[in-house]
Amino acid sequence: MSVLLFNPRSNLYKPRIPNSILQVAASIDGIYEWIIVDGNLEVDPAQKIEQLIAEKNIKYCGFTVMPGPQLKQAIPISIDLKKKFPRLKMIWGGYFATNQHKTVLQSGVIDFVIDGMGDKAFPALINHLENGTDLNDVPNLIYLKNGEIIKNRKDGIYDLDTLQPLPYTKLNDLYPMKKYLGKTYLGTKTIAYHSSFGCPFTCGFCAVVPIYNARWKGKSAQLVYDDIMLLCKNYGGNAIEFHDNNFFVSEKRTVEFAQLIKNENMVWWGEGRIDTIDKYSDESLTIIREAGCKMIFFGAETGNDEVLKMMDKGGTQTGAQIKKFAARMKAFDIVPEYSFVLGAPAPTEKQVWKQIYEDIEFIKTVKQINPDVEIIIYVYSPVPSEGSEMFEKVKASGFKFPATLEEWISPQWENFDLRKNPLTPWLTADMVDYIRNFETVLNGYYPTVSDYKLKNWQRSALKLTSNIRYNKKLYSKPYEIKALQKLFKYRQPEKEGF
Ligand code: B12
Ligand code: SF4
Repeated sequence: MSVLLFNPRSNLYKPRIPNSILQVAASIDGIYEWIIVDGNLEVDPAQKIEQLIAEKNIKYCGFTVMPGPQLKQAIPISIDLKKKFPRLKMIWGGYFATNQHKTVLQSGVIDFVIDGMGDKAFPALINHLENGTDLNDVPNLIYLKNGEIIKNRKDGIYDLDTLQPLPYTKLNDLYPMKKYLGKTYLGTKTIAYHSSFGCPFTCGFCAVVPIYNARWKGKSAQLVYDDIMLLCKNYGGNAIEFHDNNFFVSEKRTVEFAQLIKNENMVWWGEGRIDTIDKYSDESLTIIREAGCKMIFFGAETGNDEVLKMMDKGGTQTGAQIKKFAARMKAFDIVPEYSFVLGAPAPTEKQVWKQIYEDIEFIKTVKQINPDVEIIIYVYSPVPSEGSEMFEKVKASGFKFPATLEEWISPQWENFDLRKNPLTPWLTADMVDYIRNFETVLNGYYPTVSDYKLKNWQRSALKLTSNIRYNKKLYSKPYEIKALQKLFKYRQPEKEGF
């Protein structure tokens, strides 16, 4: 009996180590036979999966599913497989599967959803299906019984140092690891590594919260270092993208890791919070920069303290702190990548516009303080964080998620997932256009440093073309900037990462 694990296509160009599915494979490695199909590296994954089902005794298919483009393969392939092989058990995990489990299970196509970490749940579920052990003993499991949603006990985050190591060697036999260590802004061979789960905060717009409930646990610095050195030794590597939701929660762990990696000539990047890292000492920031930390992604969200409160951003983050911190980072030569979420709900249309105008002015002030701050703009797309002030407002506005899997792959919902067109009742098309047009002008006036293919003359041409628009607030219809961006194949990091 074999288990097939599928990573639906998420990237057009740059495949990353498929950590989600690889960690699930680790959980059954040595117990059951498994094979991975990586949609990022297959021309026709549906055909490959069917061929494998025909050749091997595959009884279980596990898909990892995050919102956005992965749905384009995950949904039709699952529907088709269930039609052709009705006895095949379909198991979905990942952020989309968990947060939209009702729709997923009610489709009649997916048999089980794993809610959060799959490391204990997956082997226990297969054991149940193979050997008839008690289904109630499978943690983090959601399924349908007589039309009713059943949720088994939810485990906390496991001690990551005790989990099975990722089976890189077996992955390498299926897909050469060198294909995953691509060129990015950080280096020529970039390793994607995930060193912690969850996050201690409860931001009302964040998909991590309903799954990990303000819990966070990290692998020890030593183990992270050892894993990375092993990858470098076996496959090469000169840069690391940390894919943690919040890599920098523990200053102690970050500094320990920095001390270990500092002589290895690695460049690295991760995601953190402004208020957390603002508490780091100057000495810690100096050490992490010397150890190769070149850029950090921060959820700045908005400069508006009221909205930060409604978002339940938590901690001590304020508009004033966001600006102060941008200035502080200059001294350490670490590029802060600030992500903003524009278009939060407000009681009146006038107020929604006011928030948008103020956020745009705030972003421009941040750029004035430290022009090296990279700006990422998202339009607020709700996640079902039941009970949060923000989601209550969203529901009150009449917003509803799609009720079927088919609807999720309609073009407008795909854009929703990419946080480009949020379909929220309080945002008019004019508002979304205004935000997008400002983003185009901003990216013209300050092209991202992470697009390493962009030549200096192209940067200058973009800046010159955008100068009047940026400074005179003439954001409407920036066709000439868009044309240049298209011509130069300008690459925005929020779409596919670096
Ligand atoms: C790497 C990554 C990407 C990569 C692609 C990854 C790939 N598969 O090839 C790129 C950069 C392309 C990407 C893009 C996007 N991403 Co993304 N991405 C991530 C990131 C940083 C890491 C995922 C990962 O490898 N995790 C490591 C593994 C080990 O953890 P895990 O996935 O949670 O897996 C465990 C469990 O969930 C479970 N599990 C997961 N899958 C399965 C499957 C089975 C069968 C089982 C049993 C269990 C199981 O078991 C695993 C082990 O315990 C996550 C954040 C995060 N830290 O997870 C965001 C994240 C998943 N992405 C997110 C989003 C929104 C996107 C985008 C859609 C939007 C955007 N503009 O950023 C885009 C576009 C999507 C696209 N192009 O497909 C959100 C999802 C939020 C939500 N609303 O649900 C996240 C959570 C980031 C965030 N905090 O907002 N992403
Ligand atoms: S700090 Fe970041 S990862 Fe944590 S809850 Fe807030 S948005 Fe989510």
